[in-house]
Amino acid sequence: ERLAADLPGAAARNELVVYFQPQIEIGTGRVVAVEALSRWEHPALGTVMPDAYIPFAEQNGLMHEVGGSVLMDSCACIRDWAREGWNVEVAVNVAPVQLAGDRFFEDLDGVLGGASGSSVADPSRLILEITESDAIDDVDAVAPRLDALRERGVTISIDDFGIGHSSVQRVVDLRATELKLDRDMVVRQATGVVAAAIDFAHGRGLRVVGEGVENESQLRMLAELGCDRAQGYLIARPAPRAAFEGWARAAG
Ligand code: G
Ligand code: G
Ligand code: MN
Ligand code: NA
Repeated sequence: ERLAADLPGAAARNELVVYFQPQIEIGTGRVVAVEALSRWEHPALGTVMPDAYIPFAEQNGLMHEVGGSVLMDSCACIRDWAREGWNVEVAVNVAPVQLAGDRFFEDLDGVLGGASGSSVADPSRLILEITESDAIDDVDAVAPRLDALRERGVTISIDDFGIGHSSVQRVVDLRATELKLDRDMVVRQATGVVAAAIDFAHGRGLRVVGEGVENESQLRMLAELGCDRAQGYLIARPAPRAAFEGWARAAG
């Protein structure tokens, strides 16, 4: 229908924007990273959430356009924020179809390079989030692609990691450097599962992010279990760049 007809060219019309949601280091409360989340500012329908167009984009050959736009905007922020002397990482969600082709790698090579202060983005500030359920069927195909990304100096994060439906061995095979705990286990405060996931990750030298943190009790659980970083409405909701920057300045 309408969204499907209008999505091609949305990036070229500058209708795709990125919202930012902070991640804090639990030990210090400092903002150390932000997740970039796509939004479509449709001229007639207003702000459209990604669940309404990302799956469609993935299935209809439009994910390079959508994902490329998110990557460009995110790397512009990495560059700008580094110039301002703000040491923050930016996490970008990557769909499996983006990894399969060359386009994503070409886009990356266009925007990455050099250290902070130069005209390009510092790859060590870029985190690429791969959803574990997507990658799981095809580890043999995905792992070399992730290796090629890692060689460029970016961080690979496994999103929506849930002990229940996942094979931890496959996460090892993907050679990720960060795990994001599925929101479900944070919300349910499934302490045993969260503890096991954190212990597994730390045993492998992986950093752990707890997401979907909506209240102090959930944050306290993550702190007590040694989780490294937290993201969620308790800290801040996703917001457009200017609003996020204002929030971050106020948060110190
Ligand atoms: O806030 P939220 O509604 O932003 O996001 C909903 C879902 O859409 C999440 O699973 C999120 O990972 C996904 N998503 C948001 N932005 C992007 C993006 O740029 N690329 C991909 N592949 N997924 C995204
Ligand atoms: O990429 P991923 O599937 O992890 O996307 C994160 C999703 O979680 C986005 O849709 C984002 O808006 C949403 N989100 C972030 N923080 C919270 C939270 O505290 N509670 C809930 N319910 N959703 C959140
Ligand atoms: Mn994510
Ligand atoms: Na997630």
